Amino acid sequence: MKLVVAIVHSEDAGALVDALLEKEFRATRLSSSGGFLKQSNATIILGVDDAEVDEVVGIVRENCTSRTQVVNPMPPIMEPGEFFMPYPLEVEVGGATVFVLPVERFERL
Ligand code: 2BA
Repeated sequence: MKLVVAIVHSEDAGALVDALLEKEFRATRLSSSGGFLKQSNATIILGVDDAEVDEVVGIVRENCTSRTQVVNPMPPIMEPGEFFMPYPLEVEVGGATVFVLPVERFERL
């Protein structure tokens, strides 16, 4: 068995969970936020048989799209008289960041 952990855009999470449930995969949606952008995203976790991992990753791929987000960099600590011009940066936030971990033990009690 494997634990699939998928970090996705909040806007994609609802459709992704619906698509997983449609194929009878059990999933848990957690609210999370990115360390870099500090914006909310969603983390979907699901325990699946080894043979189902590729299907699950395929469903994630179909339901998650990458987006470009604009970030305003933090101004540096400045000395009096120094000047900082903040240029917005464009960051590509991927469709999904997926980890597949081995599961040592799984029980539903
Ligand atoms: P964030 O940490 O908010 O990162 C958002 C996007 O910012 C990233 O998209 C990447 O394009 C860029 N980025 C992140 N760290 C950067 C850095 N140190 N320098 C320059 N650009 C940087 P993704 O790579 O698609 O990641 C989307 C979200 O997935 C991340 O949100 C984070 O929540 C999670 N994530 C990505 N890689 C991870 C990892 N190795 N471990 C844990 N979580 C990860």
